Amino acid sequence: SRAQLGFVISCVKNVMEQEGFSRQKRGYRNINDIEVNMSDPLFTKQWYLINTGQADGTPGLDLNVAEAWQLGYTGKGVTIAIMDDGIDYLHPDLASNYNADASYDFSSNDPFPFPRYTDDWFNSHGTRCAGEVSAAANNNICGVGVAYNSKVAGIRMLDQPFMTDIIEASSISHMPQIIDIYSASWGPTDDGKTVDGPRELTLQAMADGVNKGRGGKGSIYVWASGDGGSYDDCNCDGYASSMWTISINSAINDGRTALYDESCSSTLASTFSNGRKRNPEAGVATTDLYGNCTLRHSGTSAAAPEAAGVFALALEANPNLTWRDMQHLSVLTSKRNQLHDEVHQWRRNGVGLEFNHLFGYGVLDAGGMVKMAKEWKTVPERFHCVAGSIQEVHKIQSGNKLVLAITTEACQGKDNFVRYLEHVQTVVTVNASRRGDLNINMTSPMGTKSILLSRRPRDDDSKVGFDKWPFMTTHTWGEDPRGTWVLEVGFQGDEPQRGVLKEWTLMLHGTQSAPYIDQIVRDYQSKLAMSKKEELEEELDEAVERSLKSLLSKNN
Ligand SMILES: *[C@@H]1O[C@H](CO)[C@@H](O)[C@H](O)[C@H]1NC(C)=O
Ligand SMILES: *[C@@H]1O[C@H](CO)[C@@H](O)[C@H](O)[C@H]1NC(C)=O
Ligand SMILES: *[C@@H]1O[C@H](CO)[C@@H](O)[C@H](O)[C@H]1NC(C)=O
Ligand SMILES: *[C@@H]1O[C@H](CO)[C@@H](O)[C@H](O)[C@H]1NC(C)=O
Ligand SMILES: *[C@@H]1O[C@H](CO)[C@@H](O)[C@H](O)[C@H]1NC(C)=O
Ligand SMILES: [Ca+2]
Ligand SMILES: [Ca+2]
Ligand SMILES: [Ca+2]
Repeated sequence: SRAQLGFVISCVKNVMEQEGFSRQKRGYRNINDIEVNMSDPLFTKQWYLINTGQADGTPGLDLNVAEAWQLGYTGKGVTIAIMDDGIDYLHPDLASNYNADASYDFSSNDPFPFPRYTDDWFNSHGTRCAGEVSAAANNNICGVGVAYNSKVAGIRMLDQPFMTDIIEASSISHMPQIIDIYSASWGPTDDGKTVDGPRELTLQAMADGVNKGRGGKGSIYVWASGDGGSYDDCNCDGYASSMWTISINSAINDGRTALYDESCSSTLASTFSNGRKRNPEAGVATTDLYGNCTLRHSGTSAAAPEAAGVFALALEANPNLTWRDMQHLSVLTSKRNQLHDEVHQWRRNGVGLEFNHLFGYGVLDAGGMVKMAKEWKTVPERFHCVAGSIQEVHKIQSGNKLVLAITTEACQGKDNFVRYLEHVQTVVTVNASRRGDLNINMTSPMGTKSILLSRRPRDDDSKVGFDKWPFMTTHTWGEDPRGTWVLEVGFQGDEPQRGVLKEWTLMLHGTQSAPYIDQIVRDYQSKLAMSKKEELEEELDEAVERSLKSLLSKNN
């Protein structure tokens, strides 16, 4: 309608004296207005850093790193570990930022996480991820990392015949006083039928990481949501859905979902992967094996390291940030921007925060994040409350969904009262004649619905079901949990199914005192103000359009 309006105006100009005015596409930024000048040959192709519409993308749809860089934040003093198939640390665009002391090879137990050679360059993943975070700037080589003055460590741990609990645990607890951020682009098989998560040692290592890492401020674990597409649900991936990880999904360069994106209520925010169009330059430009560069990195694998880079910028702005502060900052400063999910609406939760089932709270905004990080006050102590537990056998049948309710005071009057929510976990034990046809929704007392489990058409398990599986939602962030929570369990699919729910336990995690009431009010008010402003602008446009149309019809 904006393009049409421009057309109408230019027609009118010929008819009568009418002052012309320009309309700019929202979010449009001219690369010449951004004072970032890098000599790196791939820099202008890194649309996820500064999107001016390269490769058929949508201008302005980017991580807004330019603003963070201009404020002076480039990742200095922050170390990010890439837990993957190794890093080509001899690469001229990585060598100067490589932290050898913090690196290790758990696949072959030596201090040198160099990728194993194969003819098809299969083990290029870690090197590509490392470049997204820490590729050096202004050196005429490849592109520029999100946090181009940060240090990157290689943790090689994916390249052995079998994964073991001890390799995972060792990796995520490697040098937790030196490594600030761990980036993981792996997890249980994305085949749409696996339900799996961290085992005992890895769980313990994660708990230790967030409690003791970084001098007690907590290791930051960044996790790719998964590449299983609409057939999978990342709440069935216990790494992505963990409260201790920040789970990151991806958008393509025009704001739509990528075909491999999985949706789930535990995703916190999004970054970018490749374009859907077959434009060879729509991929993620970064470093590649053996000193090469590539334009073709992709997947939610590409998304997680971008987030790790943004978090490095925030940590430089404020090294005091805890692992929870980082999640709060992500919730508050991520933007809907021009992200578009054809399946799930954008909605506002009970405190006005806008979220989407696939993108979480939206795309990370590095500029917004460093500015808020700088002023940030550590969030108050976290409490855990078992809001209620139903441990009776309830039958579920196709066409007759089970609806259960837990009414809770959220431990009010006790030491562990939770008044302001962070994460909510719903622990469920359920079996079904076809697990993949199960779907579970939960609605909070403030009316926010989370889809805890979507249909997974490929999952035909009829034996195991979910055994005390913790489904997690981030959608109720900031809400008051007191009141009635409603769980709906049903079947979707072609064949009639039956099942039995044996347990629903509702766990609330959050603070007693208002975490950042000033920030949240300010944020909500500015969002409101902005949406009003846009409404006003739209009204104005419509009024202009109407009067011009009527003028035109009179003159014809
Ligand atoms: C960017 O840097 C290049 C090489 O140093 C220089 O030729 C060019 O004029 C610079 N452009 C701007 C806009 O500063
Ligand atoms: C990678 O780099 C090497 C050496 O610089 C070069 O010979 C080779 O052609 C490059 N390969 C690709 C696929 O770009
Ligand atoms: C970090 O914490 C220290 C000690 O509490 C404090 O002196 C310093 O101002 C804090 N820095 C920021 C950026 O908040
Ligand atoms: C589910 O569990 C109930 C009770 O333990 C059992 O009777 C039923 O056969 C199970 N159903 C399936 C599909 O496993
Ligand atoms: C859960 O919500 C989805 C999306 O609104 C809906 O399609 C589905 O029928 C709901 N399932 C249950 C069991 O209520
Ligand atoms: Ca090695
Ligand atoms: Ca470079
Ligand atoms: Ca998955």
